[in-house]
Amino acid sequence: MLELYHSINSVCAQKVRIALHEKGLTAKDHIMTLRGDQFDPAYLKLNPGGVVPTLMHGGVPIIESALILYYLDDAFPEPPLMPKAPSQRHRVRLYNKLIDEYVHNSCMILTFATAFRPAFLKMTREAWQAEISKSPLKRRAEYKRSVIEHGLDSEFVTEAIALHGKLLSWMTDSLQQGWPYLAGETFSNADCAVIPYILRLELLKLGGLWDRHPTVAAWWERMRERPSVKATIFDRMSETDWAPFKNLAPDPWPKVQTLLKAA
Ligand SMILES: N[C@@H](CCC(=O)N[C@@H](CS)C(=O)NCC(=O)O)C(=O)O
Repeated sequence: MLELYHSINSVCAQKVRIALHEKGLTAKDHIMTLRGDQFDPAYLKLNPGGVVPTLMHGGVPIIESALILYYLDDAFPEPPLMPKAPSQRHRVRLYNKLIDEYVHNSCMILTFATAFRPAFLKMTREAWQAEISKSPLKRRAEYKRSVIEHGLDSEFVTEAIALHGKLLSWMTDSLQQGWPYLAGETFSNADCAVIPYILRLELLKLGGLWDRHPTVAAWWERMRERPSVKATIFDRMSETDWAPFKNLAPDPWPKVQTLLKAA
């Protein structure tokens, strides 16, 4: 039996939900709020970083979203989400590595600097500092502290935007080969991994970042119509999940454009 500890808006969980759906698998839901429940001692035993997702398979915790994607393909090979050609398999892994090393953190920086910031600013400084300091990932708490305090004026924002730009350039490079998907002729774990980050940029009203990347725009139009994406992301988002992205104030796009011009 499969169980998934996750939250609806978690980008890392979204990629795993897409892969599960593509493989026709279902997992028992354990929905987390990520407002402290990720640091419960019982959960930390499953996932010592205090992050989602955690996939339980036969009672064994499988962690790290990119590795969960590979695990699912090993444990449930049909339909495959890895291409056959070694160079395309390498490309899938490159996307996941770029995301793990840079894009995920950059996404967190942009999200907390904008959509998630107001909820923290309603709390006392001591209260939000105490909440984010509970994370075993100390560097992460530092990024959050900076963007909650300074929003898009945080010193970390310019690089976060540039790293999303790198992802978009990679995508253009893949798609200019004439492939419909990021790692070849078939939908793969590269697409599963990237979709949530493109969705997040759109939710943060930063879709203008791919104005210069028409093949990315066309890919995204196809991906958002995919049954797995509809079922596991759009159909699952409740009013509460949409709320942080509605009425973003201030609109992040003018500030991001200014930072892009200055870079
Ligand atoms: N490298 C991890 C990162 C997981 C991660 O950062 N998850 C976020 C949600 S997308 C989380 O649980 N955040 C809670 C926190 O920052 O305290 C993975 O890919 O699974």
